[in-house]
Amino acid sequence: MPPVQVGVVMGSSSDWETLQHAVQILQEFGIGHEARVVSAHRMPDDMFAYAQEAAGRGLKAIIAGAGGAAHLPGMLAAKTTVPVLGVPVAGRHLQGVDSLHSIVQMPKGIPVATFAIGAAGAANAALFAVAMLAGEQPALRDQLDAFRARQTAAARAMTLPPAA
Ligand code: RP5
Repeated sequence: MPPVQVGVVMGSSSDWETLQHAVQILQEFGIGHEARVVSAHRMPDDMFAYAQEAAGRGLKAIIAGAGGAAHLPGMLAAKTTVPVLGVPVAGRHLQGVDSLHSIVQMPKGIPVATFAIGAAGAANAALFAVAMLAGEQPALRDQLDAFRARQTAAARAMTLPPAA
């Protein structure tokens, strides 16, 4: 297993259905990563420790997903300068718009890069982390270019059914 460069954390195991889409991308690119539950509200001391130790442990990015009053990404960002990529998780109510607003509306001075609600946001957060790492790892840049090329080919190959 390569050294862990990206941490994927979430407020609850119920967020895994969404955040696993980030992990799938990191696996596909062969990036060392870890995934764990670090709840802002239920385990705040652990959350602070995770953020404070992140840089020293070699993390280059933290992907943080949470639902509801989603304080996790912002509070992690408050305690580390490792870039935090926030993923809003859709809960049973409000379709994740509450989480999106909680994550995106950071006060000036503590940035959180905020992605789309749900699986697309989780996958894109991981792709963004890949792009960040690719700046110093040329082989990753090649992998990312190849990923985009496959995606383009798949889109060009799309066909439409006859109109009903
Ligand atoms: C948040 O509360 C978590 O990120 C999760 O999205 C939401 C609900 O958590 P559970 O009640 O499913 O554990 O902290």
